[in-house]
Amino acid sequence: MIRRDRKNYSMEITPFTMEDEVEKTLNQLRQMVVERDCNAVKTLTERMVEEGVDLLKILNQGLIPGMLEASERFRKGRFFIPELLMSSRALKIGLNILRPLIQEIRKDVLGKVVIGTVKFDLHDIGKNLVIILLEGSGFEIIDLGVDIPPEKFIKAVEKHEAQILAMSSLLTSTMSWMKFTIELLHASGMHRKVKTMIGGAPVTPIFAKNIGADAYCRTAVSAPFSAKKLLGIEDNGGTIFVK
Ligand code: B12
Repeated sequence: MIRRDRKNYSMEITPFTMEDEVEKTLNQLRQMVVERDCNAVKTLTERMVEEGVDLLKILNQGLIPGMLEASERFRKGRFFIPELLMSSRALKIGLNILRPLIQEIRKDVLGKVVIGTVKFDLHDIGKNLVIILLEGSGFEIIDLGVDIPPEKFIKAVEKHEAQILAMSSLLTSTMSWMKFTIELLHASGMHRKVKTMIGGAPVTPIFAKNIGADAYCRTAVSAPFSAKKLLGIEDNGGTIFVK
């Protein structure tokens, strides 16, 4: 449990004694992402890892809900762009601690997803949320970043033998690059091996249908369900049976 002194931001740390305290700390972590307190996110995440708290619990009940809450505040006009960006920076700090540890224990990958924001588009907050949720659900992610031309998407799918190609677009002027990428996928014959999934604020289900995408998600939260459905994986609420 970490008590935060608001004046000098010093923290007093005592060991977890009960499950109750884990829950309290998870809530605190969620809150620190919303409050954009990078130091507290780092300390709380490291602390919970040291105490042996389930890594996916830290991710799914601490970091992700914090970022979703920040996005929701932004959508309602209670957060401005700098606040949204700072929450995403706090989130990344926690993720950087968890990611290598989760990869180490999670050998049973559900599938590979190549993801990126399309050409001429630099927006990546939504895409990064999709990545976190897919990773947390057991997918291996190849993140190409932003401003990705069709050829680069196709090369990455081929190189990594990905089962899903996911694209994000936040500008009406860049949405057509999703169409061009899917066209190139067809021209190369690779559409038979890979499913496409698209999203971003200006994207609509009708647009997705018109350009021949396999799935459209309005929010990042639905991305893991759609990805599993595309690959014919039964969704059992997140449980992965080893045997
Ligand atoms: C933050 C922001 C920026 C930041 C981006 C920082 C970053 N690292 O991403 C900066 C300041 C750089 C920026 C720049 C610009 N921006 Co801007 N930006 C925004 C803003 C305010 C928020 C976008 C955001 O992050 N939302 C929060 C995330 C969580 O939501 P999201 O992206 O929609 O993602 C969710 C879903 O869509 C979905 N999702 C998203 N992608 C994917 C992909 C898949 C596969 C799936 C399954 C789901 C999925 O999951 C997410 C979570 O649920 C929006 C306004 C708004 N209210 O949305 C404008 C906005 C998108 N920007 C806009 C514009 C015009 C620009 C600029 C052209 C401004 C300028 N004149 O320079 C430049 C373009 C730069 C470029 N070439 O890309 C316009 C776009 C208008 C349009 N429809 O074309 C908007 C709508 C603002 C406006 N009202 O005019 N911007």
